Amino acid sequence: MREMMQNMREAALKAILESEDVDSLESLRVRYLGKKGELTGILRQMGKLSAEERPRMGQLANQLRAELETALEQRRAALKEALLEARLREEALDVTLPGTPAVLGHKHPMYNVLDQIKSIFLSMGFEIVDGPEVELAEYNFTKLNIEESHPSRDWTDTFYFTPDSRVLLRTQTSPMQIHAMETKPLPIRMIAPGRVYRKDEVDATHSPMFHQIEGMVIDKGVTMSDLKATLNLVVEKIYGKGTVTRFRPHHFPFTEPSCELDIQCHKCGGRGCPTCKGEGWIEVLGAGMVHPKVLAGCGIDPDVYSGWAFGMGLERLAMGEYKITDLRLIFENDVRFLEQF
Ligand code: 2U9
Repeated sequence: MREMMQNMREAALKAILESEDVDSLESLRVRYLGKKGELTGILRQMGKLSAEERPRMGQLANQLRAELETALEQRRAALKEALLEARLREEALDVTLPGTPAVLGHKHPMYNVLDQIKSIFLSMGFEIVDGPEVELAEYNFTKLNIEESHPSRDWTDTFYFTPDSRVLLRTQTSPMQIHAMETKPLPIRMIAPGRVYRKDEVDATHSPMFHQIEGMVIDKGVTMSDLKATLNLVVEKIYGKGTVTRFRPHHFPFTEPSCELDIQCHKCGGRGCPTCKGEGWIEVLGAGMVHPKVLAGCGIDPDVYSGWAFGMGLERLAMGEYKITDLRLIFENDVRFLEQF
């Protein structure tokens, strides 16, 4: 029996030392020391021994168990350490390697134009107002004197949220001026830039989302002269001193009288060329005197106060400024396009 234990000891120690991973180490433990393992098998034969030999063999068996347990534990620790070292080697990071340079972007060209306009109006004492893109039809249409039958209120033109046509995505930034008139003390000098939404198919000049910038002044004694003088000044700051303008009569429900402002084509000096499509003039914005009905609807007495307002599309302005021929380029955010500015 002593010999059996000796043989088992040698075989077990060799196998433990040669085992390559934790799983095979566990199988060795089960094989030699488990309930149905080899050592148990040997001990079962103790009955055959004499009464003096039995305790000695028992002691030897205990020593063997302890020795194998220690060997298993040591091998397990060694394997674990080797595993950790291998992982550390594999995942080693050379912190002295130069990093990948971060690519710095820049402001979108259209927002350059917006910032330029903002600073022009800020310098003239206007405040910049921001507001919700989800609006009530009441504010987007009704209070702007746009009657129920107006085509822009149609479901084919406007994104509505509710079947009763009460809540919508604003089609213009004008509701901002209504909110301002209802809440701000007079006089008001404000601009309201932002996204607006219309059910337009996408093409080179249309998008269901685009940007507008609108502005408004309300005070006592404000006239069309203020409108013309201020907008002429803004145009000179954007397009350069001496830029020739003309104000053409137009119609908007929310202004009376209404007009559109053209600048004389800077490319051909008004003779007509591809830039101005042979017209000699380039349309820049729409404007007018705030309709008395709109003032009264906001609780402002049109006999005491008057005001002027304007609106323009930012994309179109940026396209003119940067000679961009397709509106889609502004929204696609293709870096090959954006990098050029
Ligand atoms: C209030 C009163 C008056 C805003 C105005 C325009 C003329 C105009 C268009 C330009 C191109 C919209 O982006 S576009 O399609 N806008 O021509 N907008 S006057 O007048 C207002 C606004 C609010 C209370």
